[in-house]
Amino acid sequence: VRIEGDLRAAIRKAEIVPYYQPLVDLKANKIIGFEALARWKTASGAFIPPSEFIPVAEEAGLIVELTDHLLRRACTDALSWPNELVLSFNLSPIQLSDRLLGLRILKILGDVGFPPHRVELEVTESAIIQDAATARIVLDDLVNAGIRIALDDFGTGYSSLSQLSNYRFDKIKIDRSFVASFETNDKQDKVIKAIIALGTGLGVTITAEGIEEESQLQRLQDLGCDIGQGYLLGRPAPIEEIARRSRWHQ
Ligand code: G
Ligand code: G
Ligand code: MN
Ligand code: NA
Repeated sequence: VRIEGDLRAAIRKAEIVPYYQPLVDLKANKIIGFEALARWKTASGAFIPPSEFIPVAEEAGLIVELTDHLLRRACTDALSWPNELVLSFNLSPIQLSDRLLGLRILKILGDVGFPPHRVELEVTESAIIQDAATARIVLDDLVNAGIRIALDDFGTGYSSLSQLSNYRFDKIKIDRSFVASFETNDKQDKVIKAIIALGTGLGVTITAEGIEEESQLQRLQDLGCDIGQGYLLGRPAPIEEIARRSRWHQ
């Protein structure tokens, strides 16, 4: 396919960069960090979304190279953030079956000088199901180094609850499909309430994704949700823009 050759060149030319979306503490009303979201801006100015190029990178064997490039860039950007802010970074499901993942990630953090305790890695359930034994080894390597692990897109897979009892996640991210429909669907409201209770019981921080409306934010705050993310709180933006918005000195 055409996109594959282009992708290889795009990584080399650093046309694929992380954008950053704020993660907001809903109790203290303040930004606690940012999730890095890959964006590919081609030379012609067009944007190719990650839902298109990440699967190609996986199939073409370019995901390791792409992840290394993005993580290095994100950690370098995050060096200029205030010290307490965390960097949240997505891993592709197939990467958790690579035993060397932990070493590679820690090498990048070491090279850049970004502390592991300020890094959070987002993984999905499907990542863990593929090769559970290797996933455990990799996650243990990362956790032992001080990195935190978030279970992403929670509620959309088929074995979320078994994953929760098998691993100790630091954070659960409720998939945005729940937030999108919970005001018009009374059952959805109860589901979110139950997930928040589950998080409290397990001692796991709960993040709600896809908050677009004031009323959704209000309801999630009433339910005691810890962290929020979504267009209402801030769209993903390039590093220069978040620095400007946040008035950091670069
Ligand atoms: O930013 P957007 O909502 O379009 O992201 C779409 C999907 O791409 C999400 O599932 C997100 O987790 C994934 N994604 C975004 N950036 C990265 C990245 O750097 N690495 C991986 N593996 N997935 C990413
Ligand atoms: O799978 P993951 O949760 O990593 O993907 C996050 C995706 O959600 C990114 O593509 C990001 O651009 C998108 N996103 C972030 N906030 C919102 C929002 O408020 N509404 C919608 N529809 N998408 C969002
Ligand atoms: Mn994510
Ligand atoms: Na998600």
